[in-house]
Amino acid sequence: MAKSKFEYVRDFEADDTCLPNCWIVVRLDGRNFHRFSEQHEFKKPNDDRALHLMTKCAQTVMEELEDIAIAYGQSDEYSFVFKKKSRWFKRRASKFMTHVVSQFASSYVFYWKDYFKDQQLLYPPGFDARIVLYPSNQNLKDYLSWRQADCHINNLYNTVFWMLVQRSGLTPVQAQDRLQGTLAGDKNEILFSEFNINYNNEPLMYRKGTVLVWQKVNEVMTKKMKLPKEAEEKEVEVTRTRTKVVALHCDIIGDQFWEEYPEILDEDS
Ligand code: DGT
Ligand code: MG
Ligand code: MG
Ligand code: MG
Ligand code: MG
Repeated sequence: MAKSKFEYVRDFEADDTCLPNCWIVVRLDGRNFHRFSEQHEFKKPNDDRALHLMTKCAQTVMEELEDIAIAYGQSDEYSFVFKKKSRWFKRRASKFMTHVVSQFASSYVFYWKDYFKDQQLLYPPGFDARIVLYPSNQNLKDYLSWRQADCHINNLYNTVFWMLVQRSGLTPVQAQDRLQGTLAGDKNEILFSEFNINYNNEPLMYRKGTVLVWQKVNEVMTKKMKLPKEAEEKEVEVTRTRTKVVALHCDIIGDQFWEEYPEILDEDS
C-alpha cells in the first residue's frame, strides 16, 4: 500500500536501542511516597502490607514481561534486570521502561485491596522509572549491592529513629539531632542498650529487602485420567515441574548467593 504523505513524521522518533550484551536495569520508585505513606497510614518504619504489595507487583511484572532474570526491591523502589541477550522489543529502552512501570503501577492499584484490607486507596499513586545499562557481571553485582547497602543503611537509621520517637518520646528533630554523626556501631548500641533490640534479629525482609528469582518447583496435582485396561476414569497424582518467581530475603552482596544461583549470570540463559 502506498505510504501517506504523513509517514515522514516517523523519522523524528529517536533510536533508543540498548547497547548489545549489556544488562538492562529498570528501577522504579514511588512518587512522593513520603506523603503517600503518611496518608495511607503506613506503619513506621516498615509496613508489611506495603512491602508485600510492592513484591506482588514486582512478581506480576516478572511473570507478564519477558526476559527478567532477577529483581530487587526495598522501600518504595524495585529494580528489574533484563538478560544481557534479551531481544525483547528489539531492546528499545522506552519499551522496557514503560512496560515495567505501567504494569507495576496498574498492579499496585489492582492488588491494593488484597493487602490493605481496612485502608482505602485514597488517590492514584505514581512511579518514576529509569534505565541503566551495565556491561559486566561485576557492574551488575555492584549495582545490586549498592541498592542492598542502601536498604541496610536506611533501615538501621529508621529503626533507631522511630524507636527514639515512639518509645523515648523524642520529637523528630530531637531524634535527628541525637543520630547526627553516629556510625552504624553507635546505632546498634543505642538499639541494644536503650531498647533491648539486637538489630541482627530484626526481620530479614526489613534488613535485606526482597530478591525475586526464578525457581523450579514441583507441583503435585490430581488429574482425572483414563488408564489403559481400565474402564473408568481415575484420579491420578501427577507431578509437573514449573518455573515460578520466588521471593528471598537474603544477602546478595557476598558470593554465596551468586554461587547458589549461577544461572542468573549465565551468558546463555
Ligand atoms: P520521590 O521518590 O522523590 O518522589 O519522593 P519520596 O517521598 O517517594 O522519597 P523516597 O523514594 O526517597 O523515599 C521513600 C518514602 O517512602 C520515604 O518517605 C518512606 C516511605 N516509605 C517507604 N516504605 C515505607 C514503609 O514501609 N513504611 C513507611 N512508614 N514509610 C515507607
Ligand atoms: Mg527519590
Ligand atoms: Mg519515592
Ligand atoms: Mg525510594
Ligand atoms: Mg501497540
